[in-house]
Amino acid sequence: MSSHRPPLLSDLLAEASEESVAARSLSGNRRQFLAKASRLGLLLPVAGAALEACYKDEKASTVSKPTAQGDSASTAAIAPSHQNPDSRADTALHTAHTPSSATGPALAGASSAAFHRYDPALPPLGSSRTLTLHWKAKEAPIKISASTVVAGWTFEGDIPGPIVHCRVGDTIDFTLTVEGAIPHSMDFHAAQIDPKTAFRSAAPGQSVSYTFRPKYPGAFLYHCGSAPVLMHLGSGMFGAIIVDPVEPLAAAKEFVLVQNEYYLAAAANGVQASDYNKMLAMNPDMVCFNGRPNQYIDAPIRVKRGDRVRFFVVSAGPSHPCNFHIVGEQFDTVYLGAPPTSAIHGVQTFSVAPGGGMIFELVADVAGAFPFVNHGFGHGQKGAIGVMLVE
Ligand SMILES: [Cu+2]
Repeated sequence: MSSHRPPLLSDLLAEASEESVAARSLSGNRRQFLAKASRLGLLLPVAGAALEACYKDEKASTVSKPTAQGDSASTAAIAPSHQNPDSRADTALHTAHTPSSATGPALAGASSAAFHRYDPALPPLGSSRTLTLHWKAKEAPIKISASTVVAGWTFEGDIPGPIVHCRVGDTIDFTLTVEGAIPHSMDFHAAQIDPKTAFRSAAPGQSVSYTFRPKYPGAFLYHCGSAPVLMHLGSGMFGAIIVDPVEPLAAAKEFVLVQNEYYLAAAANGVQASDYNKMLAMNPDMVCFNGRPNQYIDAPIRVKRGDRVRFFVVSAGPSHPCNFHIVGEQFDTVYLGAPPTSAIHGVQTFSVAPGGGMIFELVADVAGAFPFVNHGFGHGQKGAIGVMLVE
């Protein structure tokens, strides 16, 4: 830990994580470890409190299980049986704040939050081989439909965050500054980098920076990795980074679809916070492409007859796959991994795992309105459906 700056929460977590390995290897030393953690907690009391709470939870004799569905606005304690107190990703803080995304900034100005369609078009490549991205982590109310404003945790104030488009070997020079009320971080799945350093959390008002060069082309997820990841990802902190191969793919109309789930509490003052216990139960209220249910039914994706159409489909989850299908069409090519290799042909549906991304191509040789869906229809009915209009 640096001596000339205040400690970051992530520093404490990293130290606690190293300590925990030692503590676990010596049975009986757990109290000693927790005492040390509490001393660290004097610097940031919340961390010590969380670790103590984890310890108490371990000892709890009664376990309250989250119900499978319908328990809106649940504020019950997170069931210890669903926690993983030994992983750094899950140890940290979910007992230190309420299991809800209702932080102050996420609720502020909700009445003026405006709906906008998330543009699915892949932005063009820049001319430079270096992308300098200085993003803000913001907690903000986001209007995702005419009737729903969520207490969002976001990158750059939207759900999903911005689409990043680059090439294999480009330099991504990334900085995240936390403007929210709690720590956040950034995990690019297109990076190969020491996560303990690069993906560490930054405290409110602080920043984290790192540089990486994507090695493989494809459609990759990015997301906040701060603990609990489920809560941060499930509250809106995700997006897509599209990495082109060195030799460009055939010219096409290119679109990015990031699927996500929402797990929402009842509205309070017009805002619905995400509910961590519902996230654990994995029965979402909505499943969306690009953060808004049914938005591409209301305003379809338009292409011309004869166009090659390429969908970069990323599943942000946090827990469910996207079983991507276009009604009335077939994909001539699906890239399971890095294009142009890994292609399979003549595909009706393919499942994109949460945390994964794939590329789906077809030639729009028939005019008409073609619904694209998550063919897991329990999810399609909850909003993961849109229309591709071939004119
Ligand atoms: Cu976050």
